[in-house]
Order: sequence, then structure tokens, then C-alpha cells
Amino acid sequence: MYKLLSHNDLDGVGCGILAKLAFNDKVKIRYNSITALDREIEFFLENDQQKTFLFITDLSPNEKNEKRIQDYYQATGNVQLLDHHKTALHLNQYEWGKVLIEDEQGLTSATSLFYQYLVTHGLLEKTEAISEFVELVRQYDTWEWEKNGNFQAQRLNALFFLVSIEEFEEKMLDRLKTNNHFDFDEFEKKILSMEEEKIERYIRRKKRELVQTNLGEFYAGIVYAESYHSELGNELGKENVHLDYIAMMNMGSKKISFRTIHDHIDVSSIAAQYGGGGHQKAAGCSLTVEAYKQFVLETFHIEPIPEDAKRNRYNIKGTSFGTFYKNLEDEVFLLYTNNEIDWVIEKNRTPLEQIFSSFNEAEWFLKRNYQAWLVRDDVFVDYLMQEANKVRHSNKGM
Ligand SMILES: [Mn+2]
Repeated sequence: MYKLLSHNDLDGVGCGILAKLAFNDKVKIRYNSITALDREIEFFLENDQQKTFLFITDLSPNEKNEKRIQDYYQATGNVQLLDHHKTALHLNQYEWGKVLIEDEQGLTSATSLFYQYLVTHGLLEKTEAISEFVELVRQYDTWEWEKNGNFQAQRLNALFFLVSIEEFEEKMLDRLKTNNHFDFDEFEKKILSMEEEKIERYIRRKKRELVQTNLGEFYAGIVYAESYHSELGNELGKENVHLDYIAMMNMGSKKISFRTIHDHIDVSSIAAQYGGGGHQKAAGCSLTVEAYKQFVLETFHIEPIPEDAKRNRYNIKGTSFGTFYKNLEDEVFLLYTNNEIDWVIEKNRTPLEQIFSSFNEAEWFLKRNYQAWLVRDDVFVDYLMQEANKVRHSNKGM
């Protein structure tokens, strides 16, 4: 017999699907949240017979269970852990632990590692359809699908959330056993396109709820959200490049999801401050009392930052003539350059002391320190008319 303890996301369930393809009814599977794994491990060690081979995929045990698993391994040899999370790298010290973040093909996922394991151990035969499925899961989990424009991968994850885990397993097993290539059926394609529109509307609404705050050395964007964390975190990050990371608060389940689009930020270390973990660009933790104070209590009074105007023709970012911003305190900012080299921020018509070497650097400073947003053309034109009037009046006086 086999037992598989895996994560309850697409990558974790991908492992379950491979296990069923390899072992059929000889495997018992439990999908867990990050926090529920240790309970399951304890239950397994206390109740299962020693003949059962234990796989743990996409998740890692706490220190106490790490030791207990080592004992079980020494007694039976029947354990294999496969993971790709940075926070699990220390488990490579054990013979039963294999934690690999990257290989020749790029970033790994638990499903791609498990597939490789099953194939090299002669437990599963490689097919086109399974390989395609595994690659979609890998691209989604590592977010490589985005730079590859591989929307099949995003759609696979959307389908995963549209149906129950059991139904998803069944759907995938059917087609992986019988089809030559992996694809969605007509009905799935229809509901997936409806789902995509729904996600778009959800993200548009959430963009208007984002608050900005300074936590320790970082600037964070905070939003309350229960669903579509990956899509939402990515979109908010890209629209607010001045923020180091986005924290998505799920109050119902008392969890925080962190995302960053920046290479110089490691959100797994931010999550680890509150007992969580994950990857450099995507991580999570429980909403501890400490986290609650910092992310909820101390930010509750903050107004959301209005979005930058999107359809401007005149007030446009990066023009040397000037780009006009405003903030919630009704301060106005003009960002311009006189010589195409030094960029200046004028606050309420008085230049700030700092000089910036690019428009982006100046805007980044402005948005971090003043929470200003790009105003619409009509506000910009009003401002220009006022300035023009002043000039005329002062000329008359001469
Ligand atoms: Mn994973």
C-alpha cells in the first residue's frame, strides 16, 4: 500500500492524480493545507501499518515530525518526500528528502518532481498526454506560464477551482488514460471563458480597495481577498511597482497570502516571520495576533489609493513637459525634467530637494512617500489653465 500526503492546490493534486495513475486503488491520498499536514503525519505514524510507503509532496513537516519520519524511515525505508519550496531545503539532509527548486528544465513543481520519480522508478509509463498535463501544472505553479503566454496552464488552475477536488481528479484521470493529448472539452472551454470574465471583474473591484503601508523596511499593498490570489497579487503588483509586495488578507480562514513581482524581494522570508513559508515570489502564513496587529489593526484607517488615470491623452507618464499627480491630502505634484537627465518633483509648486535619474525613479519615490496618483486629463487641464492665468496676470502687472 501507498499513502500520499499532498498539498490541496493544483500542484499538490497533480501529484495525487499521478499517484492514482501509477498505483490505482493501492494508494490512499489526503490533500492538506500547509498547517494541516503535521496532524496527518502524526495520524499516519500512529495508525498505519509499517508496510505502507509514505509519500509527502509539495509540503514539508515541522521539526518534531521531521525526526519522527526519520525514525520511521530508519525502521522501514518507506518514505519519500518531494518538494520544491525553498523553506524545505533543509530536508535534503535526509535520504528520504528531495527538495529541488530548479533543474535543467527550469523551475520545478512537486508534480514535475513526482512524475520524474515515478517514471525513473518504473512505477509509471511516460505518455504525451501525462507529460503535457505535468508541464501545465509546473508552468502554473511556478508562474512561468505568464511569460510564456501559456493560458492553458492558467485555465487548468481555473478549472481546478470550479469543480471539487474529487471531480477534478476524475476528469483528469479519464482523459490522461485515454487521450493522446491533453485538452479541455467544449463545455469546459465555455465555462472557463465565463470564469475568466468573472476573475477580471473581481480584480477590477479589488484594485479600488488596495491600501498602502510601510512595514519595517518594506512598502506593502494590503487588500482583503478570499479568491484568485495568484491572479490578483500579480495584477496588483504590476500596477503598483512601487510596492515591494502585496499582502492578501483572508479574514475568514485567518490567512495571509503574499506575492511579489520583484526579484529583490523574498516573500517567503516575510511569511516566515509569522510562522509561514513558501516561495520567493509567493508565500503565505496564518493570521497570527502579531500579523493581525500589523496588517489589519494598524492599516484599517488608511484610505485606498485611487488608481492612476488610464485613458489620458495629455497627462501622460514620462513626458519632459511634466506629469501631474495628486494625493488624498490634496497636495499636487508635478514631475518633470528640464534637461532629460535630472528629474524633479514639484510639490505644491515648490521643487523637492531630491533629484532623480529617471522618471520611474521619481515616480517610485513619489508613490512610496506621498501615495499620489496620476490624475485625469480634466484635472490636469484645470491646473494648466490656472498656471496660464497666473502668468497673464503677472505680465499685466509689469
Ligand atoms: Mn507547488
